[in-house]
Amino acid sequence: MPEPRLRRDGLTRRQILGLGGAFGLLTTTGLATAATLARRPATTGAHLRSTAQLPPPHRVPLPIPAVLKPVATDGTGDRYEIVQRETAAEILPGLTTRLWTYGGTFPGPTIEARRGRPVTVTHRNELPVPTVVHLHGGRTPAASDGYPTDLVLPATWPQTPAHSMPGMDGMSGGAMADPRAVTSRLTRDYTFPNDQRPTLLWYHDHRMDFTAPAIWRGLAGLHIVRDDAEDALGLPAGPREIPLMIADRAFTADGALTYPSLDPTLRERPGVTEPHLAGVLGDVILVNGAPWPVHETDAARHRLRLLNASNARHYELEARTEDGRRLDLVRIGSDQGLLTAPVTHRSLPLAPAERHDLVVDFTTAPVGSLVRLVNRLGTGRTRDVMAFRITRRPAADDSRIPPTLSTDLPDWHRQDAVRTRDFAFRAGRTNGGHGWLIGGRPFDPARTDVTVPLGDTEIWRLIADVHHPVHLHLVGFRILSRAGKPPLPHDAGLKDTVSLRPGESVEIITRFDGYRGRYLFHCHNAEHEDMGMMANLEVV
Ligand SMILES: [Cu+2]
Repeated sequence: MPEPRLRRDGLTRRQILGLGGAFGLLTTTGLATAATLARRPATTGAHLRSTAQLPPPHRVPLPIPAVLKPVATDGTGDRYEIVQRETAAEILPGLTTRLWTYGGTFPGPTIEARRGRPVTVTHRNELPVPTVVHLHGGRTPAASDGYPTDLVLPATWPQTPAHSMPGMDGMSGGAMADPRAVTSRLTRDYTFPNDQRPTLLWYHDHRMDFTAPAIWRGLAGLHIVRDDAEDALGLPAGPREIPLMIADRAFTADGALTYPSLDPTLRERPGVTEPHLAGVLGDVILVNGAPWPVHETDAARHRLRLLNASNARHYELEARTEDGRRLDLVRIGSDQGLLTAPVTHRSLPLAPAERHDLVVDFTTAPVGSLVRLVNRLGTGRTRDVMAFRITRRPAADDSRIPPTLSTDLPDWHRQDAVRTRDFAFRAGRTNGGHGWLIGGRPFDPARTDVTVPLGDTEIWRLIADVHHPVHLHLVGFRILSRAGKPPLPHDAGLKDTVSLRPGESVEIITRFDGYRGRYLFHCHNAEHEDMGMMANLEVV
């Protein structure tokens, strides 16, 4: 694949060199040579170095985020309240870290939802800046989907006219207009119908221009949809079903989070310092908010529900016993729920915002030993993710992995598609400087990029310069091809985020059903997203 196509990126060599710094390095050496493409750098972004004293691996216990209790429940659904507020937490032993949180914890509280049973969450913004809540992977009416300009303003924030919002002139140049923005003061109700296949979703901040630093500071939580059919499968459950939110961070010597914001108040000027334009990578791996944690459990099958909530870091995960064996990763579900049948992997890539639903059998691990979850793409301390300490043989393990997991996976065929669209995800110039573009253009809330009639099936051909995990709001999709070849084994199932690797093209197919309204598609490298790599998807 496609070295020649990469030359047709619309950038002159002078423009490429003009990007400067790491961005220039990325675009000149990272893109221009076929040799570099062939090497396929493991990740896109630049490292921050912690100056804090870091704990040794596998000492801090794995936290399990608390399940949120509804404040009201009746025949029609459940209502929840979440206060977004600043808090202090001990993430690194002996140090205090200021966080922005949902409900005072990072990760935020987990919402347990049932398929088809609506949930309304009243979010109250007690943070110093506007916020926006998006439920990633949710099939959500547009009014509750967390459009980036549908701000929840803090009590003291000046009322901003929707047509000229401060902080929205970053990548596009000049004040950006969005006459359709619906802002609210202090609180907003988000309604999630949960009318979708059971799966692990996550909610996070999606504020215009400031998503990356807001997630980095802690605005992320889990939302799990279940149904009776999945419950009846006999998969590992209870304490043997474990959600794992993986995210990298970096810390100063006094425990504060490091992040290279141009404006650390996150009030006015968006963006990061130049070395980090391609993405911010931390040198501490957190799982459920704890550094390289350890989880004590028994020698039985476990269901591990993995989410990569990192801004830019990619992982390739494997489970290793102390005697050097790799345990099978039996993948049972993708971003958007169960596969048709389980697929066994030795290792699995996980791009930002992707999820894997796995069953891993610890039966052969000796009591007292560790099973380490390792990132093959990491170097030094970022190779470690977490570990399970096997403390006992179970009295019984009646869990199972049925050969058929689901029968409702959408099976769209090429001939179902009424049109095909092409989108290039690439670095380039914007009015305001350098940015990340879709189809040569930076995000503009006032411009409709794609209009799709409700119910139409389309094929989208996506092509990348460097790593871009591409996410569509509202719909799940199937991957038809990768680099002109059949999809990879881990592309199986219904996806909502697809990891484009450097120089790679991917074809996806989906049916745009559910709701009409204004949605988004974007790169889920959070720094790319803040620097223009989003576009509007209007379902009519
Ligand atoms: Cu990207």
